[in-house]
Amino acid sequence: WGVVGHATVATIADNYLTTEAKTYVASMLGKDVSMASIASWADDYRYTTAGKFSAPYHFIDAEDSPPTSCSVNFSRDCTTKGCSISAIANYTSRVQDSSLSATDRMEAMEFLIHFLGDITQPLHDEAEEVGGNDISVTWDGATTNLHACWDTQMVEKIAGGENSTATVDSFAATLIAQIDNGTYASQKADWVSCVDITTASDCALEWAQDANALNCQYVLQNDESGMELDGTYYTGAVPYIELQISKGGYRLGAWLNNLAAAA
Ligand code: DCM
Ligand code: DCM
Ligand code: DCM
Ligand code: ZN
Ligand code: ZN
Repeated sequence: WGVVGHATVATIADNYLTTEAKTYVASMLGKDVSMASIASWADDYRYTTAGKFSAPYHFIDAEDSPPTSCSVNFSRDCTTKGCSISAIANYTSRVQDSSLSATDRMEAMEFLIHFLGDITQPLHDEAEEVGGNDISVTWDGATTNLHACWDTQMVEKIAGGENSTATVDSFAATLIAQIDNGTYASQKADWVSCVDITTASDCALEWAQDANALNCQYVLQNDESGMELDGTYYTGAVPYIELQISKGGYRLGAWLNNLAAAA
């Protein structure tokens, strides 16, 4: 996801934190630092020389065959450079490691807040055309690619603007209402069926498989190459984007609550 997506995931998560978890997160990030404000730090960091190692941690390149067959297989798809699943397991462990420096544990927290968001973006769980980066499309006539539209353009259109606290807070509030008493009320329990921090790798694999399935159901269902996405494709994508961002936020909240409870 782009900045709006990540900030929305973080804002939703924050809404579901226990008092104990709020204190725990603040102890790692700094007391006046919002989760939303650091949710895209990992994207800035991966373009730096020091942070280049972390670029593969944002995705897992599932070598499946969408739209016919969708699957994620850890041993097949997580390379020796690492992937989102190994990164979530590693940073879940590091955030709990009191032998590490405060800076290292803060970075571990910032990575987790970001990667539990990215793993719900279907194209972050897909090798096809480099996760859709090599599928050229147009958005309102301008050339871009399928991956970027899922990360940014479609999310901003739903949220009603580019990144700002007001846009993100209002988008998050809409989704929180659906989680609490709306469309998602009956399914949110399924979203957190795997949130045991002692089995982080297994849970992250389940989350990746859940999002990857959408590549067969919708994201890569037709030949999107050259398609204008700001039309029928966008309209059809809206419910999936709202679902995945809501899921990421609700799950991240549960993950942090479990980390705080174990600390
Ligand atoms: N991005 C950013 N900061 C940068 C460069 C890119 O926030 N310095 C954004 C643009 C993309 C998004 O990151 O929309 C992709 O990142 P992700 O790995 O979260 O999908
Ligand atoms: N911020 C940042 N990196 C991001 C997003 C935000 O450093 N990817 C900073 C910019 C602002 C602060 O966080 O100083 C608050 O941002 P926001 O208004 O998005 O909550
Ligand atoms: N990405 C992905 N799968 C890949 C390579 C990249 O999901 N195999 C994501 C990470 C960013 C976006 O695509 O969100 C653009 O990546 P980059 O900036 O590395 O081109
Ligand atoms: Zn992306
Ligand atoms: Zn990312």
